[in-house]
Amino acid sequence: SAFAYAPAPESRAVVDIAPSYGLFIDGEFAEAADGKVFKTVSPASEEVLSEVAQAGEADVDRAVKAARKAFEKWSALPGSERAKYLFRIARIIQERSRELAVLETLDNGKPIRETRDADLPLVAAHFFYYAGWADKLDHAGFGPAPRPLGVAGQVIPWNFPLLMLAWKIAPALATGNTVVLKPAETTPLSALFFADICRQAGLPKGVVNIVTGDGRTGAALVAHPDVNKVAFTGSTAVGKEIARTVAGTDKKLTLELGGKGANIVFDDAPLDQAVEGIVNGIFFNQGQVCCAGSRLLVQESIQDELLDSLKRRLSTLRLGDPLDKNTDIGAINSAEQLARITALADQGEAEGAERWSPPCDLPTSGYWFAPTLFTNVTQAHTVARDEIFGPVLSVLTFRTPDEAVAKANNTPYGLSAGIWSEKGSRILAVANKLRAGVVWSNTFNKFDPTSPFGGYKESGFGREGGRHGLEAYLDV
Ligand code: TXE
Repeated sequence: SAFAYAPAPESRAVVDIAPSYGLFIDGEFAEAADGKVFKTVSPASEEVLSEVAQAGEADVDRAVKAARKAFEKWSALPGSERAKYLFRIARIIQERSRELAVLETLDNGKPIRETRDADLPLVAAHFFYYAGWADKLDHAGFGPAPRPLGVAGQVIPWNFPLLMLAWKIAPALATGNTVVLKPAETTPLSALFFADICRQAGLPKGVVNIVTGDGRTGAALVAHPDVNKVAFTGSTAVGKEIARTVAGTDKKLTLELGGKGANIVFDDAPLDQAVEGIVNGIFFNQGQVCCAGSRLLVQESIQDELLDSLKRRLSTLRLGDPLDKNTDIGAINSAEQLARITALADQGEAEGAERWSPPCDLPTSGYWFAPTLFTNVTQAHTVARDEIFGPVLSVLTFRTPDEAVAKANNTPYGLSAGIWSEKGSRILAVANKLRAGVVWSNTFNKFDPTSPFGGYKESGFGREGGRHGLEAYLDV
């Protein structure tokens, strides 16, 4: 059974969550002007974790004004001075990483093993990495000294709350911009803890401001006339809406949107390794990953063998308490997301695809979805086309490399892909034909702050990470 193991939960006691939180504006926590609040719950238990201020237009305006005022001094600092703050923030994140990992797991529902071993180390790594760029940018040796854009309005989603914050805030600060960031309404807590870290690091007031709230808060931030740069990660629908708002203004824009990544397995692939990569590709973070490998393209001749061993592997996954260090599959982030996943999976079944899940007892409270496999899938099926953003894998087959490329590219998205083969020449030939911002070979979902990340087509534009990530916050 899915629960046949001795749970060893990570202690909740390492994190002290206050019953309520204000907005973080100009270095201080404050209530919303109209006093509005919303609740954030733990998706694994539906327990209310805290009450958080819902920022309205007046609050967003105050935050942008604070960021504008701080910009003058912050952008004039030598890069080496800005670097000191970023290094300090990175070190505090490392020191507080256990607390932050537990907090993130409580608010998001993802397994502690992931927050502890993936999210938090990457968060610190991004601050270290961009701290290292801050002083390099001052030097004219690379050509004319680039200039920061001003106030960055950043809107992030709930699937990697602290990591998306790091992707956005670290390059913005390194380049001399100031920030107003809006976390997602279901996962506001780690951004508020980050605000506390900014205070602990002595970051000048107003350089980072956090406005919590829902889509209305995000829309107010994006539309604010004194925001110079908008950076958004989230759904393609909202991304398009933001693009319309920004069109006709002088704001710069980067969008990181949805995906429908193909994981392509050739007949000469190292199969055990491929099975691990397929599992990691779609069940990491319950599949709530923009670059998830949600379509498995398997070469026809090895389909049976691969699916047998994949099913065996899926039967060993442990679903349950996200704070348990043995847990592989945690909770879905919200009731809304669970409803979306459920509807799309049901549609897959109704359209005639074959549905399979390992035996698995779902907890009675919280939002859960069993790992799910769809076989007999064609390109016409909804489960092969729409981003499900859940632990649902659709299996398609191919015969030739060209057919694999054609099927992989047959999507409005273009964010990620994976190729499994022992042949380097085949990997390179296929990778070059894929319209995807990142292509992994013989691995999946590997991240590093030095590598640019972003999409083609409806997956958005602009790159985050690496040197390219700096360009989104600079004018030359
Ligand atoms: O996203 P939204 P949702 C995809 C995924 C998922 C679907 C819906 O397929 O099932 O989107 O998720 C803020 N102006 N991704 O509804 O609404 C919102 O408050 C400005 C892919 O959660 O896009 C939150 O902070 N901001 C994805 C953020 O946008 C607005 C990550 C994302 O929420 C806004 C998340 C508006 N009009 C979902 N409306 C990825 N690329 O990783 C909402 N927001």
